[in-house]
Amino acid sequence: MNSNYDLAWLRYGGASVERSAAIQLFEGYLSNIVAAGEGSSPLFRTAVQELTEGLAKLTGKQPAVEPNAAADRFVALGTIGGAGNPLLNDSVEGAEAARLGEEGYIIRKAAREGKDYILIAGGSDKGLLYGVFHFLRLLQTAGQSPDGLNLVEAPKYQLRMVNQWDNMDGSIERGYAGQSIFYQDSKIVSDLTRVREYARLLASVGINGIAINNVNVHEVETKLITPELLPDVARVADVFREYGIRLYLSVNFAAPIELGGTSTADPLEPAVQEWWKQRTADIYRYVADFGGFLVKADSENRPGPFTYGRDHADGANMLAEALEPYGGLVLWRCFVYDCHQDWRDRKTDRARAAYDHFKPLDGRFKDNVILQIKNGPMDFQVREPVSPLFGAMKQTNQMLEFQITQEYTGQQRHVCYLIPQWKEVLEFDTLCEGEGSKVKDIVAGQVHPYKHSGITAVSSIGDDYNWTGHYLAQSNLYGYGRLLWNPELSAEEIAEEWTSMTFGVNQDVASTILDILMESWPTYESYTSPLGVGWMVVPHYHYGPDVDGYEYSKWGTYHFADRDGIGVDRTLATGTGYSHQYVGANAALYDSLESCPDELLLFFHHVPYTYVLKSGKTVIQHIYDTHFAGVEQVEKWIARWDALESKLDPQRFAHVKERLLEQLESAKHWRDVINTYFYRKSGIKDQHNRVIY
Ligand code: GCW
Repeated sequence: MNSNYDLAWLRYGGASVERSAAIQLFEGYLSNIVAAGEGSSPLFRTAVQELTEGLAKLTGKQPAVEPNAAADRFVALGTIGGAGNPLLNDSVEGAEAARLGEEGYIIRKAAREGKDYILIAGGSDKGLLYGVFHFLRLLQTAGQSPDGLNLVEAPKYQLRMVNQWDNMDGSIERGYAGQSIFYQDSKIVSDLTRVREYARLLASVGINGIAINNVNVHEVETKLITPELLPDVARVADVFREYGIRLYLSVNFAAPIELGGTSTADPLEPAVQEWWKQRTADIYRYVADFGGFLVKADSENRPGPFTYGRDHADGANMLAEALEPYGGLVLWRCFVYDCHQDWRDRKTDRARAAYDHFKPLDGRFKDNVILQIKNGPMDFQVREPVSPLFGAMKQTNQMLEFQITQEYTGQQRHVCYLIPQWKEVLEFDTLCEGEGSKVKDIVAGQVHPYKHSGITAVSSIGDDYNWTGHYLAQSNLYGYGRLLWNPELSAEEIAEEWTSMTFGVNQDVASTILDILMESWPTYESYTSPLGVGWMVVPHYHYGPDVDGYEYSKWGTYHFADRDGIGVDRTLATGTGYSHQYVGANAALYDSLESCPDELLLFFHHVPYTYVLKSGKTVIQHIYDTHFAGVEQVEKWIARWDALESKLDPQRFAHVKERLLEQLESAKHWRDVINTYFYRKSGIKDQHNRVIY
């Protein structure tokens, strides 16, 4: 495992960052930290340490940390409800404190007995840690002055998680940034320095949970829940705990059989239930605040309750019962579909599967089960409609699953800033309880009163020096956390924060990176799969074009292109009826060819190449135009990046340049393969007579 790493957005003015205006405005306060009263919990110590180290780097001076206010100006840290901290109690009202919850915080300018200070007060030590990271961010971003400073923050979502798809042999399923930082040679690594550094990155953007192993749980990983491996799991949990992050494990549904305990994994079999209760008791002996189990069952050949004629509620509830006495949760994935489909079967529709499997089970799950639903009904394509399962179950906890790792969006070799995509998902109005039933509120438990809810995502990190394979891909991990804290932040605001913390305050650098990030998702979409059709990628690898790669396969991912037209008919009258999994006006919107938005046209309809889009272009001309334009866009980025050479450190300049050149080559390949394929199929020429082969 590579133990050298970049500091990402926690570099605090290292390398090429210039001192920001905000640091100058706050300068008088930053030499002294008053951390009174509490001080005993590891989280409190983490908060003090983060602030001390951050300020030392930002100001170039080591701040003094004192229990009492000696200096005239300082930063005061405290926890509400802590041991009577007067600096805090005098300036925070009881009602206000109650609203913060455990994870919220206040940052405000306060005065007392002739002293003038910046107060960072957490609803708990965890809230304090988040407040410290916010304050450090503030010093590097806004031109905020201390006067009038008064921030009151609490996160929108209860569960703010990441899922590692790491295997114990050190590989990472769909990982594009090197090997695992957690595992090597079938063991948890002994030196957890890099894991700790990852915990810092996650906590700095508010992440509070992590599942540390792949949802495809193979032989060795099945043993993570046994006393053989639990001492190591406990070491990892200790590291994350100091940053307020709870540890979860992915489990193998067939573990009772594979670990030699029982002859069946039938969830209704008392011996199986007892087996899980014993294992769960073991886990909590080692990790007292263990979060729970993440489960991929009856999905892509993984074992599950179907084998025994049971359903998902039976399976999830059995695990939930084992976890219940300890307050643990079951995160049960809804990525369940027929992955052995006959491509000749035109009735089965993978997009329908999650809804068809789970909706009828509403009300059957225990209340410590949460259904984990991918944002798209198929998978994590560059463009899909939002899964109609969101909000469709009133009595079943739901959480959303995004994919930060760029499996289908350029594999961290192409720039693809995903925050705009995620915001579209969150802003989607499902209409499940009438207008204003947005996904962002459903998975916050604010539409149906879910006991547990939140958002999770497949992580993008590995042991590459820069964590994410592409420097610019760090923005997705950063932005993911920020969005979960506050989904009202705009994609631009998040990009600006990240850029200034990561690359400093130079205006040219900031505006170039902002433009590239904001243009990147539409650009990737433009030269890959058109109009929501999806796939068309090299099977298994999912990088680069192969239009028919999945067309005659068992995976349920088809485009049905012939000489006349393309697209999947998911309408009620003539297609699979998927459009009617949506509610009311949404069903009508997608079902009708006239109203279906262009970008999803081929997801819902099969149309001739000559069909005229709302944009006024034919489908075929749209395909040609977007594929040429996508390549030109990447060329423009390269020119703009080149202009930054003198303003960036050589290492990061060269790295991004190299990736952009690779993206350009790949985009050209996509352009030529897709355009040629559809020209040959349709026989229709490009109106502008550009080169098509
Ligand atoms: O998108 C698919 C991936 C699989 C992954 C699966 C899932 C972990 O290609 O690699 O398996 O999704 O989400 O379970």
